[in-house]
This record gives sequence, C-alpha cells and structure tokens, in this order.
Amino acid sequence: MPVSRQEFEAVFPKLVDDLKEHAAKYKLPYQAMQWFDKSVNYNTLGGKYNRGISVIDSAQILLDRKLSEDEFFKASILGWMIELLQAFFLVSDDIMDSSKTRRGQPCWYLAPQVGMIAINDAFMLESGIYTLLKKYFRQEKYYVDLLELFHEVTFQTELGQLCDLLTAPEDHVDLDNFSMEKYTFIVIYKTAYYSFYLPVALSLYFTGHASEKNLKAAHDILIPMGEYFQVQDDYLDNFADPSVLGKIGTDIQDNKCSWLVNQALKKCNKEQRQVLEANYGRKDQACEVRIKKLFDDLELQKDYQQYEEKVVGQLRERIANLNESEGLKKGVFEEFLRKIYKRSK
Ligand code: DMA
Ligand code: MG
Ligand code: MG
Ligand code: MG
Repeated sequence: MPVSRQEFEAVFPKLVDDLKEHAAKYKLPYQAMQWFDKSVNYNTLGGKYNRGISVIDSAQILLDRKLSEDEFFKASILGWMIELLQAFFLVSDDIMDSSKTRRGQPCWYLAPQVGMIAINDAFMLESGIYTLLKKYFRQEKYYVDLLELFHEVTFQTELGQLCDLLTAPEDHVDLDNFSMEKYTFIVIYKTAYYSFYLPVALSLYFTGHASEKNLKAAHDILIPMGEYFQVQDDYLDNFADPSVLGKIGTDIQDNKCSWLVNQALKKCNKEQRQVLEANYGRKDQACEVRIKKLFDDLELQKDYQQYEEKVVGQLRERIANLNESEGLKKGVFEEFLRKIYKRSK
C-alpha cells in the first residue's frame, strides 16, 4: 500500500524540532528562531510530496514487505530531505521566475515582511538536509554516498536552472534561441534528477540494493520519466486551472523555452510565427492572452495528449524490460508512473 500524505506529514514536526535544536546550539536569538520555524513550515509543507513519499513506497516495494516503525521513520527522513531540497529550489525559483503564488498561497518572497530575506531562507532550507543527514545517517556505511548524491543532484539541478534562465532573457525575445535539444537538456537537469532519480537512488542505498547496475537501470528509466513530468509542468503552466494547480503560470511572460512554445514553433504558419515574435516573452497581460489564444488555435492540447500516450507507452516498455536480478523491482517505477500519469496538478 502506498503511504498517505498524512502518514508522511506526521513525521515532519519532529524534524523541525531537530533543525531548531541544531540552531539552538549556537544560541540563535528567539526572533530568528521563530523566523526559521515559520520559513521551514511555510516552504516545505503543502505540496503533493510525490518525491518524499516515493522514497518510502520504493523501499517497501524493494524489501517486499511493510517497513518496521523505525524503518518507516528513517525512510521518511530521507523523503523529507528531498522535500527540503525542493523547498530550497522553489523559494529561489519563484524569485527568479517572478512567480506570484505557490501551493495556493503567495510565494515566500512575496509574503509579508519577507522580500529578499527569502534568499537566505532558501540557503537555510538546503542546510537542513545536511543537519538531518548527519544526525540520522552518520553511522551508516552509505553516509558518504548519500552526502555525495545530494551534492551532485543539487549541482545538476543548478545547471538546469542556469540554462533555463539563460534561454529566457528578460529583455530580448529570440525564438531562434529555442530548440527541443536545449529543452531536453534543461528539463533533464532542472527536474528529472532531483525529482525522479534521487528518491529511488536514496531508496536503493537505504535498502542495500544500490549496486552500480541497479543505479544505472533506475537512472535510465527515471530520467525519461522526469522529462515527461516537466513536459506536464509546462503544459499545466498554460492549460491548468491555477486554483487546482496552486500556482499561476509564468512561462509565456517569462520568455521560457517551454514544451508548448517549442511545439508552437514546429506547427505555426508565417502569420502565427509573427504573432509569436510580437507577443511571446513580454511582461504584458494582453500579449500573454494573445499567445494563449494562439496555443488554443494550434490545438496544442491534442499534441500534448498524443505525446503523453506515446511517452507513457515507451516508459511502460522500458519498465517491462527491466532486469530484476540484483533486487531492483518493476513495481518501483510502475508506482512512480501511476502517481504522475494524467496528473492535473
Ligand atoms: C522547475 O521549473 C525547476 C525547479 C528546479 C524548481 P519551473 O520554474 O517550471 O517550476 P514551477 O512551474 O513549479 O515554477
Ligand atoms: Mg518557476
Ligand atoms: Mg523556473
Ligand atoms: Mg513550470
């Protein structure tokens, strides 16, 4: 049985106490402690927890049994470490993308009194990962592996974010700068590694199944799965109801090299290309409306549905061909795919 959001959330208060206890060793003043507490709760809670919960679900599938209470707690800590990493990325991403809302509330940097203190709060969320890793995993033989894994995946995500930002300059629009090759690099690095490879890799170390072969096999399924997940994110940025999605889309105004604009460039005629040239990437609501209309006219929803069926078919085939001889299980990937297939948020 997959773990519920509530079961996973129940572990979090203890981890917030651990983080505060660590800060208290330095006699952090009361006001700053309250601030840290508020930031950690505001930015880490309220999402879907797909990444965090997948560590526990994967561990149960790999061990082929229900986890003991202690195992559940430790797997949950690993899950919350990914959620802290995600919080660190999202607080920063929302500043860089000039986003307005996240998980149905104002982005942290727009919350009262916060502003650019959010940058330091993001760093502190990242530090929290290593506080928990040291407190709970220092004695494990795979401690250094986990440490290196978090560092490497963080770096990979930053490479993706760099290219995402460099292909989306604020002051000039050049549609020739976009391509599906660039797109694929961006989404694999900014999303697939930390959202898909990391949860399963952590679970492999935790359950003692992290052979080179298993890590590679997991990578080769999860990176394409993560690519699909970011295509969904780009699709939903324009086509989802913000009240369901929990965030207001920004990709058109932000001049992003998104899946939708790449599809539009493939399909458009001369006049439509001119509409794109004149309206994409402008910080102007009327321009955005014009692009949304174009995306409707081009029937990109249909292309998306075709893409989804095709890529999910390929993923299912890869999963079916997985070699389970070193203890990796198809169920790990089936469960992850089930969580995201046809998602609307
Ligand atoms: C997400 O890209 C990548 C990271 C590392 C947060 P995005 O800006 O499309 O995400 P969102 O749509 O959630 O702002
Ligand atoms: Mg963003
Ligand atoms: Mg972004
Ligand atoms: Mg997005």
